[in-house]
Order: sequence, then C-alpha cells, then structure tokens
Amino acid sequence: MSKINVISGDICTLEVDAIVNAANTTLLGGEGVDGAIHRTAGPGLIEECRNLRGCPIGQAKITSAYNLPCKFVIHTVGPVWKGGDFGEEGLLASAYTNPIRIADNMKLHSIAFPNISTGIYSFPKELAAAISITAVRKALKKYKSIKEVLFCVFDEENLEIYNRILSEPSP
Ligand code: AR6
Repeated sequence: MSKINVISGDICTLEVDAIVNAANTTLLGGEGVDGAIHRTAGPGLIEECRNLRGCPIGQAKITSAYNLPCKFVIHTVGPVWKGGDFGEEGLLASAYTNPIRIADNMKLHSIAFPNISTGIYSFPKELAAAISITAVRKALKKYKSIKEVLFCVFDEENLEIYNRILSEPSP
C-alpha cells in the first residue's frame, strides 16, 4: 500500500529517493524552494540543469542530487496563477503526476513534494492542495513502484490545509 504523509520543514533535509523542485521553465535556479535546493545541492546541480535546456510548464526532468541527502531531484514547473482561466488547474495536476511517473520509471520508492506554485506563483493554497492530493492519489493507483509520497509543507496555513484534507475520507 502506498502512503501519503505530511511533513513540515525544509525539503532539502529529507532523505527520500527524490525531492521535487518547484522550478521555472529555465531550470536555472530561482528563489523560494528552488533557491534552497540549489544552495544545498551545490554548483554541480546548476551545471547538470544547464544541459537540460529548460522544461515546459507541467512537465518534469530528473537530475542527481549532489550534496542533498536525497538520491535525485525531479524538477517540475508549476503554473503561475492568473485567475484560473488559463489551464492552471490541469497544469498543476501534471506538475504532480509527471514527477511520480518519472520516479516510478526509475523504480524509486519515496518522493517528497513542496507545495508547488503556492509561493511566488500565487496559486490559491486550498485549491492547490486539493488538486495535488487528488492528482497524487490517482497517480499512485497507476505507478506502483512508489510506496511513500510526502507533502513537505513550509508554512502553517498549508500544514493546516493538508492535515485537514488528508484526514477527510477520500472520495
Ligand atoms: N522547503 C520546502 N518548501 C519550501 C522551501 C523549502 N526549503 N522554501 C519555500 N518553500 P516557491 P512557486 C515553499 O515560491 O510558487 C522560484 O523562483 C513555499 O513556502 O518556492 O512554485 C522558481 O525558480 C511555498 O509553499 O515556488 C520559480 O521562478 C512552496 O514552497 C518560482 O519561484 C512553493 O513556493 C516558482 O514559484
């Protein structure tokens, strides 16, 4: 049985098979969780990312983890929230599903996600949480290598939202 759990804190400290980076389409670093991941990983990560030539919104690409305690980093790009009429919901769901697909393809067992798009990209937190949980639950039915998914939350509001939604019976 795959398990979904919530953990509070810095995703850079997690000793999972893969952490997911909420990057931008250049994959050349940024602020927020992206900045933290690159700072902790060290310069090897940006070197490898340069060779990837960017990543479209909703897609994902995998790299080594360098000085991070996880094994791999899966870089995805969430959508910028523009009010909801620009396919943001589907793109956010893809930003969860594609890393799980890649992790499964690599036969990985554990993966940790930050709350993609809910920082600099301004996606409403409640909606983002509901989309992410639905997308992950659906993906876990298909990608059987993944035994544990961690939602790594970094603020009190997301902690409350994830704990609440995950404690409700799943539809
Ligand atoms: N560990 C876990 N979560 C974190 C950490 C951390 N160390 N630091 C921040 N968060 P954001 P986005 C949370 O802004 O909205 C970058 O410049 C944060 O509180 O990092 O997808 C990229 O290059 C929030 O809940 O990503 C892009 O340009 C969540 O991570 C842009 O930001 C996502 O916030 C992407 O924006």
